[in-house]
Amino acid sequence: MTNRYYITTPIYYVNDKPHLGHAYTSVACDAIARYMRLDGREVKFLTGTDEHGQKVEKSAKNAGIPPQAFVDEVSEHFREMGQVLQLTNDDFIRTTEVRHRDAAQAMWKRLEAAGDIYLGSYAGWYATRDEAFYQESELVDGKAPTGAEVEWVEEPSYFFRLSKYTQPLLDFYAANPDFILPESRRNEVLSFVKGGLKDLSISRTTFEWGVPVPGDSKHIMYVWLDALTNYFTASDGFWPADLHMVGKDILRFHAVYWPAFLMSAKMELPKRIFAHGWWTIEGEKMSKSIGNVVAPAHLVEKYGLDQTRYFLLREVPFGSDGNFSRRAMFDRINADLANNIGNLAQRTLSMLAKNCGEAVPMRDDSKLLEQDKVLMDLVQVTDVEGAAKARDQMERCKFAEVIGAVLSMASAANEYIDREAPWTLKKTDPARMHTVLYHLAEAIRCIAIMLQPFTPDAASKLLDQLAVPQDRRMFCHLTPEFALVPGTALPKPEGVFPRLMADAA
Ligand code: ME8
Repeated sequence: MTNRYYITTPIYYVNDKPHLGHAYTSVACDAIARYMRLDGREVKFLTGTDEHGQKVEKSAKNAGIPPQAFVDEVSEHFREMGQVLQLTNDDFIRTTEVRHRDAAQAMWKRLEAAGDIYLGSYAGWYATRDEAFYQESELVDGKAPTGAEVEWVEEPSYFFRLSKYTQPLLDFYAANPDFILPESRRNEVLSFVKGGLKDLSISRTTFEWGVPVPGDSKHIMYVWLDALTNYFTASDGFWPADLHMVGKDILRFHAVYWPAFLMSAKMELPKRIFAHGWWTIEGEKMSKSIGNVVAPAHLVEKYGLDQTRYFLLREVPFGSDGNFSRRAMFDRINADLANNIGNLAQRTLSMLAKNCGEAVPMRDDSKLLEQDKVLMDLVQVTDVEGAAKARDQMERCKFAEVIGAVLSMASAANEYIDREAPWTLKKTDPARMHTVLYHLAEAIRCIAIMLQPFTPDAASKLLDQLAVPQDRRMFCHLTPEFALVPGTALPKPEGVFPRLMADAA
């Protein structure tokens, strides 16, 4: 394992405002980025906006604004989404930046130097919505397989010798079975490539909004060649990427075209592409015409930031499609966050405040019971190497499993509090009450450390309430060596994860 970790979101088209789907991908990447930092890794987390191409040019025209002014404005909405979701991206790339134009042209020259670019002419179907070329045989009822409208395009065009990379790609997939996840998606890519790849048109001459082809400025670089290069433009010494996170809609561009470009350019390939599933809203496709587009800021305002992040990552196994419904959100927040973690914290912290002099209680180590040890074994770790218990699962984006394990720790702590009944011990055996509350506080410390990637606000509030110093909140601090110190003064408790009332659904 190298100590560096480079993760990227897709760069989003600036034809429209951010919605739940964009928030989803970004929050997933943010959780991984935070996790890797807590695991002591040096992380680069990149996001940004894809600002060239016909689709964006058209949107600017429809808005009656010059393209540059238009992309400046819409890109800002994506930056704002990052603030609303408290994304911890280290960089935000815009493809209209000079650093990117230069990098895209340099990439073109590399492909050219490899002898992989030739001039020809393209005659075929193009879907502006997807910014993709389609074969006649792929069309369904005269439309792209994605449902996008297609138009007939005939123009001079440079081509990339994609066909040459059919076998090298198949060899690469075979040698790197985890390159494309999840497996079902990998199989789709494999059968597509096995069908044989055709050379790819990589320039257009019928519009202007893009990066000019070096040495032939009548041609504009195909927006996907331009866009994919962003991951390298902003890599800052972190190349190759450890993970490109994408939605399943754009897997082919990332798992076929991008690796072929990189092979041609004689550059290292990314380690992994993960294609996640698709969200519908209350059972319907999200669309402007239906009027059901969910704005991330709206969710955060209504349900809370942690709650929104939590729902997105926990509700469906990552990779599968999901359906957003207010009912599901409501139930999930109450069941997992309010009733489980919130309840555990509330019961424990209020007893600490009332019965332990607002300090971490004393524990009597000479009288530890089996159940105390069982709880500690569950939440603490004994060796630092194993501190990030879910490192492999996180690298494979198994969020629901990772979160599920933390929740079952909270359930175990709730069972412990019920069984030990410290409120009864208060009268019968105050010393034992202190020992029990100590173990509960320590369990919450560990649980809060592990929750940080997913519900960062609430996790840091919990750690504040247990007076855990800022520099002792990483996974390596889950060992007994860093356990709470009896006698440490605690601030006043405040609730985390309040129950949602029925009318909030
Ligand atoms: O494709 N469910 O940009 P884009 C889940 N610029 N995820 C969704 C979603 C939904 N309903 N809707 C959107 C582009 N997404 C290109 C990418 S990368 C070099 C260039 C997410 O604005 C998902 O991650 O259309 C999807 O892949 C991405 O937004 C598409 O964003």
